[in-house]
Amino acid sequence: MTTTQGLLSAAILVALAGCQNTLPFGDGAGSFERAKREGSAPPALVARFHQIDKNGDGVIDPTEARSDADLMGAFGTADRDGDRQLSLEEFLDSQATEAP
Ligand SMILES: [Ca+2]
Ligand SMILES: [Ca+2]
Repeated sequence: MTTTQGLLSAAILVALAGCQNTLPFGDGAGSFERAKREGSAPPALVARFHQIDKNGDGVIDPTEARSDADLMGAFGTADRDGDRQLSLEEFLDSQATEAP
């Protein structure tokens, strides 16, 4: 019986190890964020972002946001990390939640 139990324990350990390798722990959200930035972002929104980002540094600061009344109003909530700048990701998120 002890041999069977030992084999069972080993099988469980192998199964657990397999799960740890195959489960996308913590990577799921990251992949989603990457896809949103690089692939599935609506081209019109990306174009609008670059239009508002006048100095082309890849972020929208409050001065640039002032050219867009809607964005200026949503700036506080859109700026999720609170650095007073909107990255493309933050901009896309704010537009996504704002859309009807
Ligand atoms: Ca800028
Ligand atoms: Ca920010």
